[in-house]
Amino acid sequence: SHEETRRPPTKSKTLGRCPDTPPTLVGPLHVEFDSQRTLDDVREMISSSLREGGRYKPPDCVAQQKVAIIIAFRNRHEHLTHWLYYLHPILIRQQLDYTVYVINQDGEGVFNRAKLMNAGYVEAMKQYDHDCFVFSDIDLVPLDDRNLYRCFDNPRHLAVAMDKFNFHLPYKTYFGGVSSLSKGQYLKINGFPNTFWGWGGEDDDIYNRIIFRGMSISRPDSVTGKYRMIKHKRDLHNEENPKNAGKLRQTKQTMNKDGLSSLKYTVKEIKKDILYTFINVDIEAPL
Ligand code: BGN
Repeated sequence: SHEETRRPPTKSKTLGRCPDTPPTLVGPLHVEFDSQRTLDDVREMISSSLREGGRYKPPDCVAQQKVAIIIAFRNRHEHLTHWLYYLHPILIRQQLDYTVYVINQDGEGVFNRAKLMNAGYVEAMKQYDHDCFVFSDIDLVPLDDRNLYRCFDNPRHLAVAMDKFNFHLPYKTYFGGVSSLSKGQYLKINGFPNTFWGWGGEDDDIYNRIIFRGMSISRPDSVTGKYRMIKHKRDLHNEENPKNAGKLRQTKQTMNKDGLSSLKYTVKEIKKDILYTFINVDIEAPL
């Protein structure tokens, strides 16, 4: 009888904070891009854990951050299937309160990864009170679930050991592929540049912004930070832009006027799939 009074008879309704290190991580992962995999397979496998819009909240603890995963997208449906197949289970094991946003560039104009990420930030904030943003390429899958998709004391570069760069950084200041910034860190750099059309340099500009605002780069070690890239041909309308190299020398002068403060786009459609929120945006791309 003494034993029975010590603990309430029913489970308490107030949940504790999720631990800093999630207990259910497994470490290294086996990743293989099977071309037979379909989006319906992925839906069948994980939709019962998710809420509409590609949203998840751990059932047994309160997540420390509200994470928006932002993906810049156009015409890569096969990659999206693989990304969702691998990432949802990882993010669930990481006990994150997260939502996946696929930001599609409408039309066939020149692609602009960083401007799409900016639009993703603004649209995600309209949906939920996010305080952390993970910006990811659609073709990158982590090879270790200890690589946490959350925010840190400094902006974080997650994709530090990609297979295509022989599991090394291609250069010390590389900030491409997958990165995370808290809302405060993102606002401090005025978001990302809107003016890097085509391939190359926008990630280097973001790196410059972070350094010019007195922050440094946080990174996982090169074992935890391994990634596999889905092999693909060069996209149409995303040619390497030689103008971008010159723009990089101007970051300090341009960052306050080119970014969140100058962002202009229109939302053409918002579709909530069970696996992701799809937002089609017109970013006024040159043809
Ligand atoms: C760099 C690109 C990055 C890209 C990496 C890895 C530029 C700027 C002009 C020099 N930078 O060369 O954007 O992520 O390669 O592919 O093109």
